[in-house]
Amino acid sequence: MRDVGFDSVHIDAVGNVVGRYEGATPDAKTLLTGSHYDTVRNGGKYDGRLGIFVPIACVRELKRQNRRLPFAFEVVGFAEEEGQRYKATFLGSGALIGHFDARWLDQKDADGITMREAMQHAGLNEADIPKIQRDPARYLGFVEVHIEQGPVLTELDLPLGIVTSINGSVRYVGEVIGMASHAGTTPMDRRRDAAAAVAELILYTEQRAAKDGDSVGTVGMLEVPSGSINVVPGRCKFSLDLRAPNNAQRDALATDVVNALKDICERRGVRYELEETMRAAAAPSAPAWQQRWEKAVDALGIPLFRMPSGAGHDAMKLHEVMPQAMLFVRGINSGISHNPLESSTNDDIQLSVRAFQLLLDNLAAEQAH
Ligand code: HGY
Ligand code: MN
Ligand code: MN
Repeated sequence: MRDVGFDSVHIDAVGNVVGRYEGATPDAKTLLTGSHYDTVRNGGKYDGRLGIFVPIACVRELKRQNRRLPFAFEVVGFAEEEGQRYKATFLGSGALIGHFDARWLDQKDADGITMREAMQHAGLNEADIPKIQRDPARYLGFVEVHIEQGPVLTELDLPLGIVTSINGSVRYVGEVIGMASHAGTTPMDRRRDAAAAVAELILYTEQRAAKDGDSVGTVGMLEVPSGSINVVPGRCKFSLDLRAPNNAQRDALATDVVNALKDICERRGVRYELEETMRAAAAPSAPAWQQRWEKAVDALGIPLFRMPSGAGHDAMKLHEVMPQAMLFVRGINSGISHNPLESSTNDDIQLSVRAFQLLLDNLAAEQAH
């Protein structure tokens, strides 16, 4: 950010990297953009980071032209959107809207290191976290460029897509507790098999989500702690990730899945623990900002394709305090993501930079009137 000409760059108290390219006047409002720099285990290189580098490229060009916009331009590399090390998702973007939950600091990672210790180790001062909150009145809105993370744009042979809404989601971590017993001597009708119970829940979740047509349900983490090949599993840990285009559909799916867990456990004589770790409301794009992306993409001669986002994004946190809209960039390898095969092309990424530049130019022209 410093190399390309941002006026100020700093790392804030939760690890966000913030670059500002000031506007033509000191009292100018700010356009906020950015995405997350973290990713998932064994993930790809474009999820999040593309949405940081594209606006950085725009600032580099503004600086080269020695040009100021009638608004300030703030690019944030958000920390910890994925919630991999700790259960805190959208941690960095949440802090910008005053949603940092201090209880997260006591969460422990897989090695027993608390978030507080990890932040101290990184030289971050938790006392400064409240200062991160932005005053929405000082901002025009939030825009985010992100890889599509799916096959739609590839199948349509389109380089860019206009996001209409971000699906709502809810996440849980849970454990079924049964009774470990000898795999050879325990008759099949006398078992309290925790893993078999979770297996039933997985299959129920799969068919229940599929029934909606546009909901998704995933058990991404599954573990028999200290399991043995010849022991009936007494415990089985699992995660749940449930999403839908609107909050009511999301909640109906979640209610059915939790009720199924109850029924399965009662029938099998096992019990469960379940903790909700994240709930994000569906985030429809602000029409004015969606249209700004549409105007830019249309000016590039690219057909407009409007689509929802099945993936969650930092934009859904900023959505809670300011208008937002996203631009999707086609991924190659059928848009696979959260996988090292995740990738895009220079041509498509260049088009997203051009679209962003046109959005900035059009916004500047709007502001001039
Ligand atoms: O899970 C998601 O949708 C995003 O990768 N955080
Ligand atoms: Mn991701
Ligand atoms: Mn992402």
